[in-house]
Amino acid sequence: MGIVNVTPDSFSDGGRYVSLSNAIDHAYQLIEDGADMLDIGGESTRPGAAEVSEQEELDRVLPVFEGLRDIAVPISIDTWKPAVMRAAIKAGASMVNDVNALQAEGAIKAVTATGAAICLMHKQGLPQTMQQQPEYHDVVSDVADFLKQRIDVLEAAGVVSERIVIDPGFGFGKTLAHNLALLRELKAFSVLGVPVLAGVSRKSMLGAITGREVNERLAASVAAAMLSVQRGAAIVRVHDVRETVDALKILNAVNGD
Ligand code: 9MG
Repeated sequence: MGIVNVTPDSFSDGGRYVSLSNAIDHAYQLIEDGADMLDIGGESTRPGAAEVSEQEELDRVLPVFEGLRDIAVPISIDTWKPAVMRAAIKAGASMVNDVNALQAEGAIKAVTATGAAICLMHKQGLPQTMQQQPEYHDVVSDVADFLKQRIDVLEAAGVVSERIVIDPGFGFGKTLAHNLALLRELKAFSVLGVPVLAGVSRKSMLGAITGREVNERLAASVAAAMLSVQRGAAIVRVHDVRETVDALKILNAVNGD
């Protein structure tokens, strides 16, 4: 899954027109690089990031969906807002990637009657404050219990399990030790019976280990994506698609896949 951020700080000039054409060009480049799907987001979820209004988010992402309507791969909308989910699905999104696991009021209703897939991600706290003091009894079982409970809620609302993907939410209210435990034990999530998505690309956990700045984390990101797939991830959400695809081709060749 290739990441397409449509946020002003993703583009050097911050202008909407340039952001739009950059986002569309970037999306096509990611597909050429080997992405099987794209994730389009109009609100940053980085620790400390400010929320954007529903209208602003719609104004950012909908023109990108419009520009990509003939694209050959499925597109996911990265949002926690029900109105954005509804509009993006109407504009062609085939998956909702919700870092809030459909806990916002109206979010479940926004997706149930559609055919869209849903990625339920775990986070502790809010992006503004989540890294302040995350605490767990046992991070792997706490996160797995939460995801199981969200799968149950969705299934009770009529969403079949074939539409559900889960994600432990690396970096979302987790210390380095929590993130490492989740990656080490990622296989524990496969027992929940739905595909697992892992998003570790360029994250600060990699910076904490390597001492590298965000734009110098390519090797660490590829290594972490490989480890995620080896531990059962079906989807890896990455910035550096070409390099990740090459690495995964080696993994598949060695595994005889
Ligand atoms: C939007 N976003 C940022 N990081 C993410 C992650 O790790 N997983 C998912 N599903 N979405 C993410």
